[in-house]
Formats: sequence, C-alpha cells, structure tokens
Amino acid sequence: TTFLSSRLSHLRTQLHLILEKSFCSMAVIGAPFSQGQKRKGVEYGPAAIREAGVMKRLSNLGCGLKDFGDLSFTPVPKEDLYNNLIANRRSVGLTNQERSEVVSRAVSGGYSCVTVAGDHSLAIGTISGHARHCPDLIWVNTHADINAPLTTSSGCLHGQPVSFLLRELQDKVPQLPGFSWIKPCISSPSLVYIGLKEMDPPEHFILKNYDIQYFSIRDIDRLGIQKVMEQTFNLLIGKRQRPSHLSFDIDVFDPTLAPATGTPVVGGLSMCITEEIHNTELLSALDLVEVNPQLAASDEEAKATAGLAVDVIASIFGTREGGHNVYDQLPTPSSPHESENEEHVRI
Ligand SMILES: [Mn+2]
Repeated sequence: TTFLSSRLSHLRTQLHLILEKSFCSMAVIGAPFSQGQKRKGVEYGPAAIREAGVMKRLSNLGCGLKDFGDLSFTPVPKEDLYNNLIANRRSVGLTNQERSEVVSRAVSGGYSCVTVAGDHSLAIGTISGHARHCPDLIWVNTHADINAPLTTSSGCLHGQPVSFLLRELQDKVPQLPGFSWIKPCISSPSLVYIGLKEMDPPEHFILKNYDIQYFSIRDIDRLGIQKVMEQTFNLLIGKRQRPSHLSFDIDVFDPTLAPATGTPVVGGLSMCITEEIHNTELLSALDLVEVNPQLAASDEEAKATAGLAVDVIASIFGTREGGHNVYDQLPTPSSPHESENEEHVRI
C-alpha cells in the first residue's frame, strides 16, 4: 500500500505539472537595443538578465518556455537629427517594426510574452505587436515617457514611446521617418501609470489634460501599494476582462536596490506590486527594461540589478509564496527517538 500510494502521489504530481504547463506557456524575447537613449551599456541588459537565471526561474514555475533568443537589428546608416534634437529615429522606428512582428507572432501563438531589453523605446514595438488583442497598458516607471517629439528636451526616444501609442495625442505627433507603420492602439482610459517620481512639464500637462490616471511614488507611500493596485484594476479590468500589457522600467525601484540603470531617481516601489499583478491572471505581455550593467559601480551592483529584474519577472508569472511547485507533504523523521539516542552516545 505504501508503494501504491507513493506511486499515486507521484502520478498526481506529474498530472498537476502537465496541467500547469498547458495553462502557462511563455515566450522570452531578448532585445539588446540602446539607440533610444545616449548611455552605453543598456544593450547588455538582456545578457545580464539571462545570466541571472531568468530561464531557469521561469521553468521552475512549471511553464512551457519558448526562447526567441536575442533579436538582431538591421543596421541603419548614420542619421541626422530630427528638429536638431531627436537622434536615431529611423533606427528606433525600424527596430520596433521588426520587434512588433515577433511579439505579434508570440502572442497569437498563445504565449505570454516576456521581452527583456534594452531601452524603453522598444515598448513601441512590443505594445504594437500586442495591439490586435487590445490590451490595457500599465506603465511602471520613474518616468511617464510620454513626451511628444515636439516637447522632448532630451531628444531621446526612450522618453517618448507612449506618445506614439496614445490615440488621443496623434494630432500633436509629427510623422517621423521610420514610424509610418505605427497604428496608435492605446486610449487614455486603458492606461495607468504606477511609480512616477519625475515628470517634465509637458508630460504633466498631457497627463492632466487627457485624463490619464497615474499613481506617483508619493501616492503609493500615502495610499499603500495594495490600495493603488485595487484602484488600478478597478479602472482597467473592473470595466471588462481583457489582457493587459505591463511595461516595467527597473528604475522604479530605489537606486540602492537597482543601481545599474540609466536614469536613477531616489525613492522606490515595493515588490508587492508583482504579486498583485500576478493575482489578476490577465497579464499577457511584460517588458522589463533599462537594466544597464555598465553603469554599476561594481560587479555586485550589476548582479543585484539583474537579479532584481529576474525576481520581478518570476514573481509576476508565479508567486513568491511557493510558485507553481507542487508540494503536498512534509518529510517525517524516520525514528522519533533518533536525536535523543545520538545525544546519549555523545554523553
Ligand atoms: Mn524610466
């Protein structure tokens, strides 16, 4: 009977894993792209996140995994500045077009799609690729990244991706070469920002003027992350059940936790956000961006930042409280007197 019951328990475990697998299949896409901003090294983010064990952690959750590898990019000859300010527009546009096709293929194939990058300009492609499923968008970031090409002061396209995607803003966005393929696919009621620490004046104007919901780090400190997520899901999912897209910039954490990133700002988000998002079970795509190992002061700092990125990815698709691992029995000591006997021997 002991043999039989252990066989049965083993079978149950196997069956459970098979069922989990059919519910959870994930695509991982690396996007080592850096031309949406000026600092060197963010193209090594995907390699650092892979090295920190992202595939192993996801497979431990019992998910079926498909690795699309790191995408390569069609090189674009040296470009002049648009409006004397914006660099690499053709390169960012073309790269995102290619990226959007890969994400579209993955999502249509039934995969939950994790893109590890790279700078945040890549979100133009991942969200466009996800667009036929009309996702809600949750933008977790120190920055709103919603400057339009005519309001940006840095000229960096990683500070502008949302402006190209938001329907309501299109009469304010000029047609850039390389961007003509983009169809704006997000409307303001389907967008929520979480974790903002800094806004440029035009961004603040856009958020207020277009009724875009946001929770700053200060709001989170005041309300608590649970309340913030409750309100977020009421605003988005409360209305209807549809998939969501999470675009997550590692700079939303305090720089003591995630030092290796391009634009760190003091103040930080709690990890609990990942579990709140996991619990909705509606997430179908995640971008994890702006890990820049070359900006770390030491190897430890680089590893800590990449490790935190892996924690975010794994806890969004699993949970930190045991994940999907099947564990239904605690080991029992073979003899209750064993330790007592050992003590006698020692005496
Ligand atoms: Mn940011």
